[in-house]
Amino acid sequence: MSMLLLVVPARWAPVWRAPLADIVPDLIVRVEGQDDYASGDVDYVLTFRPPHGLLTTLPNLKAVFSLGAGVDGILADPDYPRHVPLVRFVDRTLSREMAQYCVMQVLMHYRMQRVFDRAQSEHKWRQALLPKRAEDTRIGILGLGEIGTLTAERLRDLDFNVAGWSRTRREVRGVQSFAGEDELAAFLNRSDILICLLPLTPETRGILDAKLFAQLPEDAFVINVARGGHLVDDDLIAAIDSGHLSGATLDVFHTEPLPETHPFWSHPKITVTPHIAAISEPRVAAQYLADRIALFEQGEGLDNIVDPERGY
Ligand code: NDP
Ligand code: OXD
Repeated sequence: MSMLLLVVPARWAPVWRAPLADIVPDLIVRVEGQDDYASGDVDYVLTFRPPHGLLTTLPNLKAVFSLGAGVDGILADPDYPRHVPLVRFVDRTLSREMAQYCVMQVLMHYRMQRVFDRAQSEHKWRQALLPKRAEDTRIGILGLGEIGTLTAERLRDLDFNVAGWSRTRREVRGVQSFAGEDELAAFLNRSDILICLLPLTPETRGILDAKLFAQLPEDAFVINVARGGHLVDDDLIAAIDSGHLSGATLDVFHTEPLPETHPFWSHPKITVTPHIAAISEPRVAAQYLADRIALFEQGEGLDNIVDPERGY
């Protein structure tokens, strides 16, 4: 029998252990920090942010499975054993929830919902016309991968003028594709609402900075739903306070939970949500893992493997 080591914070261990026991009963599951195990017996690891140095102590490790779509927390380990395949979680439900969140935040901004929320709190009947038609509102999505593509399609179907930026050119019906560094400026210049859906890699860390914000149109709105490490926090606050940006919605942060004293909490033009745009469903992730381990043990290759050099 193969052994899986579950490497998650203690409070999450029961949430993940139960569906694994149910769906993959013939897999021996050990929880790092709670159960005894011999390091040489571990075949697979399921994790999101493992302690640095742990994975390299497992000499017979065959594959690492990520609990989430993003693998930056795993590749942050400088000792990550690069010969071991890292499989990320690619799931339609997760992508749908991400797209829902982005659509909701775009509509809240575009339909001026916060203006009406404030008016209600003052008992004011404040009618206002939409500043632009959806067709004239240009949305830019940084990262046109699994989640970025679905988000682009959903926003396109709501009549917005949508473009995406990726490393390689992408074909998505009705969505303009910009690719590579050379086309970043043109993409930003036409993005009234910018959504970050990039993986966090050495190339994308800190990409949401003063230089990037300066290339967005006046009054642009920023939604960061990817990773806190993409954003230079002080640059965002400065760009909003100077009046260049109209505001931002943030779901991800450098430190999570976001410290109580962080200025984002009380900024009137920033909306904070606690990394809930989408959360991997344990039963779905357990089935995903079970399917892949079964095929792998019959000699098939693994899919959704991350390129450790690229970082995604
Ligand atoms: P994918 O790997 O499918 O897509 C990544 C996209 O980013 C691709 O289009 C890729 O380009 C592009 N990209 C990567 N590096 C660069 C670069 N240097 N320059 C330009 N484009 C680049 O990822 P997913 O869509 O599945 O996930 C995206 C991210 O969303 C995750 O990494 C995670 O951080 C975040 N996430 C957040 C969640 C939340 O709850 N807040 C939940 C789930 C995910 P190309 O197409 O050319 O390869
Ligand atoms: C993910 C996440 O990457 O939840 O899946 O952030």
